[in-house]
Amino acid sequence: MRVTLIKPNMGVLSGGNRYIDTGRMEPLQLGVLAGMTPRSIDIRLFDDRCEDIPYNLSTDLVAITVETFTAKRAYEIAAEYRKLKVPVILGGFHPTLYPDESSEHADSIVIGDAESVWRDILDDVASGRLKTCYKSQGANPQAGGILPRRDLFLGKGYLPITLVQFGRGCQNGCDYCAISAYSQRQHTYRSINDVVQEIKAQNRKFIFFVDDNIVANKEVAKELFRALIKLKIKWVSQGTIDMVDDPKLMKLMKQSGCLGHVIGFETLDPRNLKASGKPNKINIASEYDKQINILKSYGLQIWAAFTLGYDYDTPDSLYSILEFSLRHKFTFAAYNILMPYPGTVFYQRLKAEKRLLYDGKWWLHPDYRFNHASFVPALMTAGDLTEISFSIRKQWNSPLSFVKRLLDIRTNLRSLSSAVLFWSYNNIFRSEVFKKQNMSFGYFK
Ligand code: B12
Ligand code: SF4
Repeated sequence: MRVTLIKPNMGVLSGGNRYIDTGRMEPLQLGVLAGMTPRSIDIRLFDDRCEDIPYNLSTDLVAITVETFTAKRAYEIAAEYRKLKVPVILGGFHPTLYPDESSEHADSIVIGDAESVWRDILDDVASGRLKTCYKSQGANPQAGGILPRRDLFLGKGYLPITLVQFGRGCQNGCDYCAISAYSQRQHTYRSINDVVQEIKAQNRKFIFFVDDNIVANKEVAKELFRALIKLKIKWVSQGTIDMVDDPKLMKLMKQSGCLGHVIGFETLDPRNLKASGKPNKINIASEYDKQINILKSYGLQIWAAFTLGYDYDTPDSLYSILEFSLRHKFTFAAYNILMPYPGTVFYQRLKAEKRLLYDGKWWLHPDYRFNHASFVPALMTAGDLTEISFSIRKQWNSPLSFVKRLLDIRTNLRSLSSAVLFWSYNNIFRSEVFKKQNMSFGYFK
């Protein structure tokens, strides 16, 4: 039997060329699917972000991973294969959060994690009885020590960083968050020994833990960090700012080779935090200053993530986020417009308030463009929100900002590896920010 795994691209740049993500990373979910596939099955992986899909190669099943941003392109690829009578199965965030839509574009979909259903799917394909829907029997990430097939990633030009997942999901309930909706506020984690074995089974010393919140369970995180110390790796991850409240956790984190984290600050207005349910505590904005100071005292680089377009945001308050970021010399910062993802509480609220644009399906709408607001903000127009966020991104990525931020000796200039990380990722992300603006989804109208 032959199985083809596909990671779809997002779309076409405003100039008409296909988007090529120069900062593309390994598609870990496809590596995990391949790792669960018996070796007797011939498995191939195609990454639409960097190579053409060879529709003429014969295959018994096409399995596509779908995020909301890649849904349109995923459906185009699915349609090509279905014309050739090849069965297509879709899985990942988008089919899980919007199964009705995805079902219209495939022979089968998977709702939730693949671990508990993938072997049944393969058996059903072999016997010609693929069901229209498979529901995960609960999250059990890479249970039984599944090793991703990293050999399938070779030669595709991925960044030289190994993606590993320890925990999946998040117990918090931020109303806009696709992860909270997908995981139904459950955080699950793998055996630490399995994670250690996975890291030992590959050659790199630089790891990206793709956990949604590496400190979701602080005691378990401490055990993980203790185990990592012996591996002598450098690593980065994502986590909530409350990590700074636990000095023991911070010390172990540093000792285990952590260089920094993506931290979701989201907003500087406590009213926005409260309304969205994000559990950051900023009763006064200066609380963030203290927390950032603690992170920096451990030499950790901060990849600050902000979301723009909350109900209390005004143009001035958005520009104050830029000033705040420059003052703290963050290593990197993302200023993403708040996106109403299907399946989230935020999406439902905006729908009820009739504030969704693009017929409520921005990810499929031919007029929607990447990094544009897809809803009517409360205190400005959608056009203003789009313009202001792009202007903030431009200023953040200017050469002057780059130099000023590099000169933070507590973090970015602290060590050679920190400086290299700052230099290389800022260059990649800066070019990506400009390139992606106004991209349209899918390859066809
Ligand atoms: C690492 C990561 C990135 C990396 C890139 C990763 C890569 N390989 O290219 C970076 C940081 C660059 C990135 C960028 C972006 N990302 Co991202 N990313 C992630 C993150 C944290 C981990 C992904 C991962 O490897 N997971 C580990 C695998 C094993 O888990 P999994 O994907 O859930 O797969 C399991 C199941 O879903 C299922 N499954 C998945 N696919 C399939 C397919 C089939 C056929 C089957 C049967 C099952 C199945 O089985 C798998 C095993 O159980 C996820 C969050 C998350 N928890 O997954 C966000 C996430 C996927 N990203 C997201 C977003 C929005 C983006 C951006 C658009 C952000 C932006 N505004 O620029 C960009 C897009 C970039 C691009 N060019 O495409 C959103 C997507 C939301 C949605 N509704 O689709 C997520 C969920 C984060 C979030 N906060 O909401 N991302
Ligand atoms: S803390 Fe982060 S990952 Fe968890 S629900 Fe909130 S936004 Fe999502």
